[in-house]
Amino acid sequence: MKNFCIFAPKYSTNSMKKMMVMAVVAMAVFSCSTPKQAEPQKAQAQLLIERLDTLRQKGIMYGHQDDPFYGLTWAYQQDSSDVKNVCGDYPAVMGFELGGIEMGDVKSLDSVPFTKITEEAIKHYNRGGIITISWHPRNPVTTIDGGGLAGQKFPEGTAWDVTDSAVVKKVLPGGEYHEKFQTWMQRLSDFLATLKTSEGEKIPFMFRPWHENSGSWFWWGEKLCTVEEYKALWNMVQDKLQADGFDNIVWAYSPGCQDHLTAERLLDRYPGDDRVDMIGLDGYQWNPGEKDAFIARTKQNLEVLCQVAQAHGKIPALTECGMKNMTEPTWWTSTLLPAVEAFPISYLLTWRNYKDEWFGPSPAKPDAPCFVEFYESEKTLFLKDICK
Ligand code: BMA
Repeated sequence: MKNFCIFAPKYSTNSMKKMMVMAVVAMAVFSCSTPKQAEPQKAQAQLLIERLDTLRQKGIMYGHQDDPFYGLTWAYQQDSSDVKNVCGDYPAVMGFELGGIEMGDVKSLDSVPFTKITEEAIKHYNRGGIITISWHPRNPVTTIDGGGLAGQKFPEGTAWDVTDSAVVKKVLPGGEYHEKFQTWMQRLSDFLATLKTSEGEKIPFMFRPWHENSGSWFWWGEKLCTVEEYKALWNMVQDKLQADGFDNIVWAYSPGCQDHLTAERLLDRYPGDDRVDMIGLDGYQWNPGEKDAFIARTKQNLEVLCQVAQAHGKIPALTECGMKNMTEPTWWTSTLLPAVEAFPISYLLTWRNYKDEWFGPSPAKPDAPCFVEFYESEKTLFLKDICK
């Protein structure tokens, strides 16, 4: 993948001088006799990488999953957003989930119509926002063919079904489910192709497949496949999408936050510098009593993440976070901000606001005033901040 750090090559002084003379002559010849050549157009992914890198020098972008579709008290209202309804601005980053697309379903596993996802992704891009896409495909070995299961929550057949411990191996070339998985990848590819503006311009987005692979709750998790199988799964999807012409994807590798994270541990399944653009971590506070532990763990993990990302020329991010069913009215500024503010991460994203589980702000909740303070902090960037 593309490194955003550019290193100057080393030349001897003599050859340097010669090159400079040649360059001056060439510039004189070209500027007199030929019309100025336009620079070759950069791929959309590269432009987004550069934008992310510039923006992280200004602050940390705030992101929210499924933001424009539903909130705690509303669903599918034109231009609504719990975040905007609390602080007056949209999140800089919006996260969208594609689980179910592999089945040919009409709605995602979170019951969002895929046509709405296309529509809102384009809308957010057009207003200057940034998009990140996750994908929790069903378990290709245990799932029932035919689809139509959107919105149903049960482990059997879902991404969380870990009853068969060799699913990854079975979808790789030579495996008995490889052909089925090729159909699934094609459906993913067909959906991603809808992400373009009315002028036909492909919109750039971050894609974060096979995340939280350091745990073992998804069929691609640590105990469910070897390092080689995991990397082969990553490569298979990436190669397919690259062969289909997607040069608008910023590839994000994001394992989970862990106690005492080390660089070795963070990188043990890393697909490689040529295959990753961003390195992220997912990390939540699940219980109210874990405030101090959450802050300490997040800081320790981000420290390692930022060092590793810097060494590999990649962009770091806290790709998922939040406090489930927020019970702490000051959480945004007493817990989240102190945990992240010292780190040059690109963004943090809180997960969705759904009736059984919410992670973002809502006007209906007591943390709303504190979220406004979080919004007003110099450190955080929302849509208007990144469009200036
Ligand atoms: C999980 C939960 C699920 C959801 C899934 C995919 O963390 O929010 O309810 O289906 O993410 O978005």
